[in-house]
Amino acid sequence: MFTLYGRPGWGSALVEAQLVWYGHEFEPVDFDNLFTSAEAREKLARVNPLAQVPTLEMPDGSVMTESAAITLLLADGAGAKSLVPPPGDRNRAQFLRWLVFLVANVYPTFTYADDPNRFVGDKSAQGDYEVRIKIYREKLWRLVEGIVGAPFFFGEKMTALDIYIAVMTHWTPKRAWFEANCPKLMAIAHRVDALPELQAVWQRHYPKG
Ligand SMILES: N[C@@H](CCC(=O)N[C@@H](CS)C(=O)NCC(=O)O)C(=O)O
Repeated sequence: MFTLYGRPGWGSALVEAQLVWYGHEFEPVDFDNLFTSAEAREKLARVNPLAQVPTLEMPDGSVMTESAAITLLLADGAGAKSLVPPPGDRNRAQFLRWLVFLVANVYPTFTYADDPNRFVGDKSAQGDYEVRIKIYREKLWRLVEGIVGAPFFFGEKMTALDIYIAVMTHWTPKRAWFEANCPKLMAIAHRVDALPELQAVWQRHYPKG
């Protein structure tokens, strides 16, 4: 049995969707807002010193963090249902490239902008810092928009990248911006939203759609 430490709407949705997709049993443990609740941060830090979600406790009691590492690990031995193109697959290299792109380039813009106070002490500079990170994030998304296929990132075969797109388009700059500026990404997101296997996950994380 897995235990998934998370928060509805946050990055734990990436892992929850994959656990459900693979049919793994898991217990979700939801936390209050980690930016406003010192208690939640302190509690999660006991499992993951960085106090970030997703944090996944494996059936053997070990702890996994980093959504990309979890994505690769869960795919091991998943066979035809795998959300990761296996070695030898023609999409393998680009899958790895763009998975790491999302977690190493896009995801950190949230780490740095969600609470500018952590990185910029001068209050008068925080607004500009936040705005510049958001502009940079939009540039990153436009890059991804330029290379994705249809109906999924790699055409007909869905991968974990499509789950990342469905989840991350809920985050700032949010879906109205994506609809206007990244229609190909939104087409993928809508396709993943509609997957019957993942309806319960999306209901739990995005009850308002
Ligand atoms: N590199 C991590 C990033 C995880 C992450 O930044 N999660 C956010 C929520 S979506 C978080 O917990 N933020 C709290 C913080 O940064 O203190 C991953 O890919 O799993």
